[in-house]
Amino acid sequence: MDSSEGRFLDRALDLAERGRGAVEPNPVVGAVVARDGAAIAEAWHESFGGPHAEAAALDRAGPAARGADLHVTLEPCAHHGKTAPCVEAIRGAGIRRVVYALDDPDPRTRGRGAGALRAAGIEVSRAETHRAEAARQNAPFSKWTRTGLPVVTAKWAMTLDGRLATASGDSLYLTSEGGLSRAHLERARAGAICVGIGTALRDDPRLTVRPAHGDGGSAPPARPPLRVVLDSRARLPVTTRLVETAREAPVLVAATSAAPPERAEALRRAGVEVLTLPAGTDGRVDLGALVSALGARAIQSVLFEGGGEVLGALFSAGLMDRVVVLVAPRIAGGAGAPGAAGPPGPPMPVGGRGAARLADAPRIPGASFRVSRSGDDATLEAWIRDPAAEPA
Ligand code: AOF
Ligand code: ZN
Repeated sequence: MDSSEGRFLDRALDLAERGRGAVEPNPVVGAVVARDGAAIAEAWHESFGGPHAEAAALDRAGPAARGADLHVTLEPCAHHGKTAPCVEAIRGAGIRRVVYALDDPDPRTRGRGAGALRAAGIEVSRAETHRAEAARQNAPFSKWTRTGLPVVTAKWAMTLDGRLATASGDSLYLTSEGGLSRAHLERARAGAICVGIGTALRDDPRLTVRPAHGDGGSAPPARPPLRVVLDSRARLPVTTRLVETAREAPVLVAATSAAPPERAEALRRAGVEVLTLPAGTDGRVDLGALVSALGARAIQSVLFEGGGEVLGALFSAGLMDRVVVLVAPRIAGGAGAPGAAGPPGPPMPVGGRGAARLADAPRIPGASFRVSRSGDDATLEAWIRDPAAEPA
């Protein structure tokens, strides 16, 4: 692969991202048509049921596509779905060579697109250089397609010394504007955002996606993420900001049979959906059951924002796929500060029993661990189960 092919695939990955929030449960896909190192046309999959990225890019290129190369983030489809097969559009347009990054994860269609293109005499190549990024980008689509389950991300913000707040509990606006934008980008990418009742009562969060400004800013998604509160006894007051906005963006209270019917009824009257799920041995909502229930609603990615008990339970249950940590350049200090070692003290980012030995604390390989800047803050992104590590 020459360097211009790499550039066009980078661009296609960026373009694909623009469909996030509007195409699910379909994949995000980007495409660039180019000739002699110059782009002719580009497109992305913009909406569920709408034209596929390749077909849209070829359409824009028109007759200029004859003899040109197509760069696409996902193997072109060969099936008749909501649209005609992309391989037919590619053949019809007279494309010379197709470079794609990721095999279609759908076992029913995987390999068929590349095969059909080769059979039509078109040169086809899978770009190994971009496979890992493409696999991470479409991890929600791939995991859900294969298992019916969403990708689970845990997110928290902390100081340089690992504190969630100061000793007096001051935690609001821990991060800079840049960190806040990054946090909202994660929300915009999620199909559901989940917190525990403790966090809901303490912080009274809205859990909405606020359009952010500047770098890393996120456009509000076409469909607002489902806001979920883990609340076995349905204690969420109807006067919280979550419930007050329930008719603008959906709210789901995940309860158990321990919830008094009149509490559930009050929430329902306020526009909240109350879902009764099985309880774990501790009486709390079984998180595995919640994640499965979200997958059954075609939600492909869930963002857990805390608190520590919820993240601890997620970790103990082996449900975390990915972690996003914002690190603010501050030191809070203090033996009693949340996150500090030893009791008593408010929760750590990830509570629960934790790993007994270092060997039980999964070590994340370098390729699955990324460090970047978000304004004044650092963002650490780690794949605990890296989709890029799955067999090609
Ligand atoms: C997309 N957008 O740009 C590409 C896709 O339901 P359909 O007919 O839209 O087909 C969805 C399947 O098409 C999807 O699961 C994937 O296998 C393939 N490629 N899908 O939504 C696109 N290129
Ligand atoms: Zn297609």
